[in-house]
Amino acid sequence: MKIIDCQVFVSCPGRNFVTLKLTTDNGLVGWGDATLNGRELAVASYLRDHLCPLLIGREVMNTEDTWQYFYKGAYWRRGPVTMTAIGAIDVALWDLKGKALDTPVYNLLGGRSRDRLLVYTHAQGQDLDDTLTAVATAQAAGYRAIRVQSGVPGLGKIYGIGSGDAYEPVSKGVRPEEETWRTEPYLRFVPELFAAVRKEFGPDLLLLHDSHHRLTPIEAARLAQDLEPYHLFWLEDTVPAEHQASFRLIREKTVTPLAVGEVFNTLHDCQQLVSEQLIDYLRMTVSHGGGLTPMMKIAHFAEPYHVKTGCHGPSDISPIALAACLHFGTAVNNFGIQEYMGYADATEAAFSHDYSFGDGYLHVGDAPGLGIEFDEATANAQPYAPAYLPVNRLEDGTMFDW
Ligand code: GCO
Ligand code: MG
Repeated sequence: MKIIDCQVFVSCPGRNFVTLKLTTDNGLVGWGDATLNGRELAVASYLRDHLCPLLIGREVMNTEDTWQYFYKGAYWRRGPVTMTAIGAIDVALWDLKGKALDTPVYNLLGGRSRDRLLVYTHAQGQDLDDTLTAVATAQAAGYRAIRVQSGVPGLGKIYGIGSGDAYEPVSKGVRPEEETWRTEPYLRFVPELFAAVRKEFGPDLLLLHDSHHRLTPIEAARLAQDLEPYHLFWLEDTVPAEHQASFRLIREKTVTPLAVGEVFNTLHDCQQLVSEQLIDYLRMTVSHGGGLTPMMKIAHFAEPYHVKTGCHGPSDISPIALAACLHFGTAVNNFGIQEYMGYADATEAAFSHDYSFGDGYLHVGDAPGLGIEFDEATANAQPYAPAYLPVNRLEDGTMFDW
């Protein structure tokens, strides 16, 4: 079974997505997600101009060899653009394999390790009261695990607090918006926020929080300590993790579980974090981590170190990527939790899927492959328009981490 056609669609059904379509000589179609928020066209070009021509004529079943061919064969390795492009191909090939063998992808990855996947969703508000209402709404919708973000007194618009329905905040146009940040009010407010949430919702609700890479290690240690009484499920992305050893300091100081890695692309980004047991959850996601082929290896590597998976799954990766995460999470033993925010109606209209949400869990279906189809005509009627995450500066104008 050989690849005879490779097409890349850049469209905006609800938000910008890059979708890869592979067609085989026996008439099967496989789908991959190549979306990299704010850098969509770079991945589309990497695929169209460099990888698609090399895919024609390749054997679908040889996922390991094809992955190595694109990873090692390029000479230029790693990085989000490269790994997202390779990931889209790898996922589309696994989709095709499943369809050809008439079985869900998770059966090819080890079979079912669980019946359903625990998910967390987002609750966010402009202030404390608003946020408590958002948590109540998420709980009423059935979620057992909720990521809580709130506007901070004394700060303007900040990360995680969308305006209207749009999430992750995107500024349409060629130039990103700018936001202003100060760490001290944030560090003071977040423990108050979680005290209020625990008081209102009791001990059973699983609570998560995302610092979005805005702290230094010593600030992260302070926040993690201050949050200990509220028993978080995890505290996410406290510091940028290019310097993996910086997690040693945080880890020594706290028993709050730590998660990191949504911007990671390879095992090399987390090898020290995992092998020194500096984190509890790895946030690398299938589409940005080079696909199912490397992600299975990484999960197996992490398992003996007690590090669990917690795949990044915001609405800026498409339902194809989410489906790939669900098949991965169904198969690996050390699944932790899956992020899930749902999608805009326009996105749901373009991607049909056989996974479903109920009772705080995502349930993966039994359709062959990933159980997902992309409606090209619907999606392509909504053209790509440039949109970016905001950038972030300190109050004196210093460029800061987003
Ligand atoms: C999360 C993430 C997102 C990212 C977004 C970037 O934990 O879901 O932090 O909110 O900011 O995916 O494109
Ligand atoms: Mg995050």
